[in-house]
Amino acid sequence: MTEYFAGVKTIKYEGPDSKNPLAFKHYNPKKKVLGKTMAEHLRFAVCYWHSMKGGGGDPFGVATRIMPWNEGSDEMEIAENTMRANFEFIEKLGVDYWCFHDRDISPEGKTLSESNARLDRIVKLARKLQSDKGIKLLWGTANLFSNPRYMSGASTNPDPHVFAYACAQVKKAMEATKELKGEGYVFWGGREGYDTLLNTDMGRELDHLAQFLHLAVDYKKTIRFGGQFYIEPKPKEPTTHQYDSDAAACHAFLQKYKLDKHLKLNIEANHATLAGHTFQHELQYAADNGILGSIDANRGDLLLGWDTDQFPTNLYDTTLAMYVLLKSGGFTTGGLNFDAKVRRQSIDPVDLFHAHIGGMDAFARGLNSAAKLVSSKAIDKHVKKRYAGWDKDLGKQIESGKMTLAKLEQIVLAKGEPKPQSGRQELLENILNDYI
Ligand code: XLS
Ligand code: NI
Ligand code: NI
Repeated sequence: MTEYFAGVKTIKYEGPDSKNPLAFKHYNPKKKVLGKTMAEHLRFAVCYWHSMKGGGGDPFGVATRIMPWNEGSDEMEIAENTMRANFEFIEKLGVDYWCFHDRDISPEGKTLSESNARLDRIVKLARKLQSDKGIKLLWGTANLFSNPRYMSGASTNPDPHVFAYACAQVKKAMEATKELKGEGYVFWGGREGYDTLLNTDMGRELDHLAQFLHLAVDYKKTIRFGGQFYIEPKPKEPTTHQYDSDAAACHAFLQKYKLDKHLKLNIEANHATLAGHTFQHELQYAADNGILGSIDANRGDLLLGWDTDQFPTNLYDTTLAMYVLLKSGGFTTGGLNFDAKVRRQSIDPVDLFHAHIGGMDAFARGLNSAAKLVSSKAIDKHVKKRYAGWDKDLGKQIESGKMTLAKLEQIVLAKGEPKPQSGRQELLENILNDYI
């Protein structure tokens, strides 16, 4: 059996003093933090599309990465070798989960039946490798954006024939996910959006998107697929206006079309910043509305306006993300999927290890800091104090719905001006720094 990452042994936890670049300094899967192990909290997943595919091509140049599993002339043989490389990588990295799109793992054939037969062949191999190596599937999804047929959208395409194609593809991808015992299934909008309203019936397209998701919910019941459905917000790219633009827009859409019981959100850090929000904001919005499901862990470059999908290294981001997650009760079906790619100049297979080790250590540090922050209540007590007025007299009466505008006017006439209170932002930022 070919070893694709020869020279790299299983990555181990060696502690913060280790100088070994191929070791974890902070991620210790068995270490207990607030009652659960780090592995149970973080539920890392390797993403197939960026790690095993995507050779680093950009609009200005071809692929650069050295990917020995991608060599040969037979497409299906390459697909099988890529799957083997995927599991060798995940096993050596010591991660429990992976994620895929149908067309990442198996190339599209000339007809839908050929594509489906090819997918069956690869899923069979993946299933065997999963059980041999004890690795699980976090979620699966369908690529409804690369093939030219989807240039004007999949379920929001002006042509119902394309809508039907997208449904057929999702049906099969969901079956494949079930076959691999996937814990979830993701709907990222792909090309569901528009570039100009001059040629677009937005209202009708949104109705179709909802209809498509309802059909998926129905089919999920038909085949008794028990995984969680997620929708992944993103505001732009590839289309100018993506319909699932941010957590709040997705939430409104899900509620309008009575889909909110069926889908949670898969929040991606880079998509949050593209939407003009922080990662923490999107997570908090989802948590507050009971729809925080899973996370695509990456980071954007704030100097650039596109989805650079870099590996997460910013400790503020990982700490605040884990802070929101811990306070919301942690993952159930979801996890931290590295929807991230190495830079175009990071061409060696070993770079994939450096990237993931860095991301995992960054989240482990985030988890440690966030756990201390939660336990100490260092931030919480300031927030609680700031809202203390709502826990007594006036605040309580307003919250319980017993007030009217007229009664409130009377209170103000009697009490006069409210006394301004400091927001203490700088103090709180200093406290946060103490924990990082
Ligand atoms: C693209 C998305 C995509 C989804 C899965 O920007 O992040 O990779 O996660 O289709
Ligand atoms: Ni993503
Ligand atoms: Ni993305």
